[in-house]
Amino acid sequence: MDEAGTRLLVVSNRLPAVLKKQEGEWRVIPGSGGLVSAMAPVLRDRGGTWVGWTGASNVTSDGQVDSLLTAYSRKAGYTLHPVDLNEEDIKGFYYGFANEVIWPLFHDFQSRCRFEPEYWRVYLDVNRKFAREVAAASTEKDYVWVHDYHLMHVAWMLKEQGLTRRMGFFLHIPFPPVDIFLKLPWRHKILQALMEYDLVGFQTHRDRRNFIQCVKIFDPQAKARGRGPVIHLSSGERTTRLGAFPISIDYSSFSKGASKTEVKEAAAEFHTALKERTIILGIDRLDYSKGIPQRFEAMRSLLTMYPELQGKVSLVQVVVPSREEVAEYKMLKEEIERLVGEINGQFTRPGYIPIHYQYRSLERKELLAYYRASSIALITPLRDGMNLVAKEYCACNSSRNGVLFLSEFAGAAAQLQNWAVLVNPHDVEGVAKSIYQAYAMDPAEKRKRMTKLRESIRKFDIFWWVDSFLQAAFERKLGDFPPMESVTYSGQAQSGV
Ligand code: GDG
Repeated sequence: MDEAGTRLLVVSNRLPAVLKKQEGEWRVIPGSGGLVSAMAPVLRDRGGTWVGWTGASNVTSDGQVDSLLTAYSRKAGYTLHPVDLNEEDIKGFYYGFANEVIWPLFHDFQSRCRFEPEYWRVYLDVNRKFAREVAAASTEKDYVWVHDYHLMHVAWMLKEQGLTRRMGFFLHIPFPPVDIFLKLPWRHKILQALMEYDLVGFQTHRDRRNFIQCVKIFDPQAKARGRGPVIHLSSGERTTRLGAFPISIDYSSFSKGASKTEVKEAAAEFHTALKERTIILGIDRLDYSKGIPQRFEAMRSLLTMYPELQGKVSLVQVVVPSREEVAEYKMLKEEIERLVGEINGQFTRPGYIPIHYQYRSLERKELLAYYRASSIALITPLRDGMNLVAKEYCACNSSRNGVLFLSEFAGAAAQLQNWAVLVNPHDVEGVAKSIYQAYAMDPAEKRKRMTKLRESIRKFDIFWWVDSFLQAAFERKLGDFPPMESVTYSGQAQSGV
């Protein structure tokens, strides 16, 4: 195919900027989270279209909303194409199927799943809606890149509508092992839907292996061919390419950002406020997959097993509000706050607080300052697709005196295991012991490890990731997508993106 005029369409549940009504007026709020952090710099640089939900219900016929989105598109350097969802859609598809079925199941929390048949029906309807918007926003020449577990059926629905598009899919969360996946009532349909994409990308080889094993349960004749990052899987009539592409960050923007004077000053102030203690940092969205209570228990073990560290180390834990409308998340917040109270009650002394807990979102400058000022990043999810915070911490640690703690169950561990301190987050005393060792780690050893971590993250950054995916998709590189002519880029990065 002649590739001139090919545009990139990114499709995800939420647009990178969402709508909120404040004092009767709609406002566009830049989003945060892993997917936005990863894709926004790419579309910002190359132009294209982002198709997704606005975060509010029944809004697209509102003229004020249209002009807000157009203005945002012009500033961002790419077009926002909204998908309108109603209250019922949001309940069944987003809170229901995505958050109460797929998210817990794919993170190995089967007991938290609610396999409601109604959720499944609404999920299919909403994927059909997305497919219609993709059809409206694209031509056969474009490349459509669908993201994440909310939208596994978009290629299937386009086919149902009699349309063909070149389509790839990337799963940002883990793909579970067979015995867990098989619990899903709609397991075979999900596998068939994923096989409709030309390319399916996973975070790690392990996720891809799990997927292949699941397909083979339903089709023992299915054949995987090839080796390396991209292989072919044939099942029945379909052959799909499967890739393992560990997602990454815009390394240079983090590392340059962290060296700015204002960030250095903010980091110094932060240190002074905490009386020059060793800072252990945790930054997570509110989610049970992130292992926050277990981390607090590890902190309690640390201060109990090594009382000489009382008064010398503090954990700064930022919890970013997320999915607060879901009962499970509300309960988790209560559990976190109860534990903070309990541990602080036990170890606080005049001038010393062991856990500095903050339930809020940080400004980018603050986020970078926190990364810079911390001696240890304690990244201990119980299960995580990748974990970008781990990579951002290293990119910001230009003084190379920090230590990255990483859960064995984070996708990032596959890439960074040789130089991070790997831990089992369930083993709270083991984590405490490792922190104690890291506290006394030789600075030369810290420097050596951090240098290696930074080299790996710099080399395999977000632009490498996009290139790898597009190269695998149809032998195109990121540079082959020219910026769209119809929009002018203001050159401003948006906070929280
Ligand atoms: C999903 C997968 C996968 C966090 N707090 C603030 C803030 N953040 C930004 C971080 C980082 C992002 O949010 C979080 O990304 P993670 O990867 O850690 O986690 P998820 O949101 O669960 O992301 C995950 C990812 O998708 C990408 O594929 O790695 O496994 O679960 O970029 O910087 N940003 C700002 N203030 C905050 O307070 N500005």
